[in-house]
Order: sequence, then structure tokens, then C-alpha cells
Amino acid sequence: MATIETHVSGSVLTIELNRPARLNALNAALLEELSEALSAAEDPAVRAVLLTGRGGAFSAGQDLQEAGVGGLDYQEHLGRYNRVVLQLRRLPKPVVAAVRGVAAGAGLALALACDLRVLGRDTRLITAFARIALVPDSGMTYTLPRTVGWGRAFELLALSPELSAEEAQRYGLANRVVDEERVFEEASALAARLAEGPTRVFGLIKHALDESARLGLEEVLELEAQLQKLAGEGADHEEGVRAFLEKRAPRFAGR
Ligand code: LHQ
Repeated sequence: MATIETHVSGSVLTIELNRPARLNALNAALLEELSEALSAAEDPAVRAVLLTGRGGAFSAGQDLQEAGVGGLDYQEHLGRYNRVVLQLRRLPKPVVAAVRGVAAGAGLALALACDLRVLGRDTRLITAFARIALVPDSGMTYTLPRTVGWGRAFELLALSPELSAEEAQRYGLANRVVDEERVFEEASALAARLAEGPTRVFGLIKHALDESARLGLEEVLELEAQLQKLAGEGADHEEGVRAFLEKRAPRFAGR
């Protein structure tokens, strides 16, 4: 692939956005290849995914040279973004974003569609859409208010400040903040740790959290009961309880 690099280490699939000269700005070719890479993540041998950007940036969002002014059929082009966002959310395994330098616009939206974010101390997050008089897309109106709250979401979307890593962590947008040169290492370690966990249950947790965003309490309780039945029937649950009783660390197979 020309704009995406992938490699597997253990059971972690790393997907790297690879247009460093343009701060990994997203164009149609990259989104098609990213979708292909995320399809490969469905392989049961993959138990966690690490999404990152080559060079000093995560992603500056939509490639504005490709978009130009009125140069894109937004409806058609957003179909590519939407597919990738749904793939990230529906992948029944954890996705960690290693975010260095800057994440802006749809680049930030992709990072927010991941399950965990590791930022560098100098990383900046910019919603960016309103700076070019566009509304947020790629799921940002779903993920952002659910993470930072309604009041902050409007401010971040309307005024589009450069959010420092420290502020991002305070707002709940960053799970870890480390020195810029340690971002990949820290995110890889986190992904590797998750890859040894009860993968199937992680998928169910992800599903439960996403569904809870649109359900009432009674429906949430019902869904939890259904998912608990599935989890309770899993080999990893049996192993978890056995390991506890035998006073040893569990060896989860991801099932
Ligand atoms: C870029 C970009 C970029 C192309 C830096 N494109 N080249 C929109 C439309 C349609 C449908 C789908 O949805 C969307 C969603 C969106 O994502 S809208 C938001 C689009 N993104 C932006 O508005 C961000 C634009 N970029 C910036 O504001 C700055 O570049 C940031 C703050 C990200 C980084 O600033 P610096 O660190 O100062 O870097 P730089 O500006 O010098 O950029 C380095 C190079 O990368 C430069 O190229 P050059 O040839 O001059 O060295 C930039 O032109 C290029 N680049 N972002 N989005």
C-alpha cells in the first residue's frame, strides 16, 4: 500500500498513516487503504490494533489540496470516512492511537474513534473544522461531547483552539501523556498488554459502551445481562476464575 504501512508484532497489528510530508493528511487513496488495513484487523490472530502516523504528526485531517474549494463531492467522500469510523468502532478488539505532534479535523476524529489515546507532551489537538467553516464530521459530534461534555464540546468545535496535551488529558481526551519520543513505545506497550487480555470480552465492553450512548437505563440493564451471559460462557471467564482460585496470573486466549 502506498499511503499506509502495516506490520504485525505478536498479536498486535500496527497501522501507520504514511504521508509524512503532508502531516499524514487524509485523501481518498489513504482512506481506501486504511479501510483495507482495518479489514485485515478482523483476523482472530490480531488481538489489538495500534493506529499511528509516520513522522512528527498523527494527521492534519482532510487533505485540503485534494479537497480544494468545491473540489470534492462531500457526500461521496464522507462515505469513505464513515466506513473507517464504523470499522474502528465495530472492531471487537481494542484500538490504541499513538498521537504525536498534531491531530486536526478528521485526523482528530479518527483518534477519537479509537478506544485509547497516548499523546506526546507537545502534541496539539485541533478540531479545525470551523476554522474553514465546515461542520464536524467523521463522528466527532458523537465522540467529542461524550468524552469532554456538551459545554466544552461546543467551545472546542466553535473556537477550535489548539488544545495542549495537558488540557487534553484534563478533558479526558488523552489516556496517557508521555515524552514525544516515547509515544510509540508507550502505545505499543499498552496495545501489547491489551492483546494478552480477554479479547472477546474487550469487544463486548466496547459494544456495551457504544450502545449505552443511545439507550435508556432499562435497556442498558437488559443489554448488560445479555452480554454477561455471553462473557460468562467464554473460555476466558473460566480461566480468569480458575487463575484467581489458584492464585496465579490468568492466561487468556481471547475467547
Ligand atoms: C496539509 C494539511 C492538510 C494538506 C498540513 N492538507 N496539506 C473536510 C473536507 C471534506 C470532507 C471530509 O471532511 C473534512 C474534514 C477535515 O478534516 S476539515 C479539517 C482539515 N484540516 C485542517 O484544516 C488543518 C490544516 N492544517 C493546519 O492547520 C496546520 O497545518 C496544522 C495546525 C495541522 C499544523 O501546523 P504546522 O505544524 O505549522 O505545519 P504546517 O502548516 O507548516 O504543515 C506542514 C506541511 O503540511 C505544509 O506543507 P508545505 O508544503 O507548505 O510544507 C502544509 O501545507 C501541509 N499540510 N495540513 N490538511
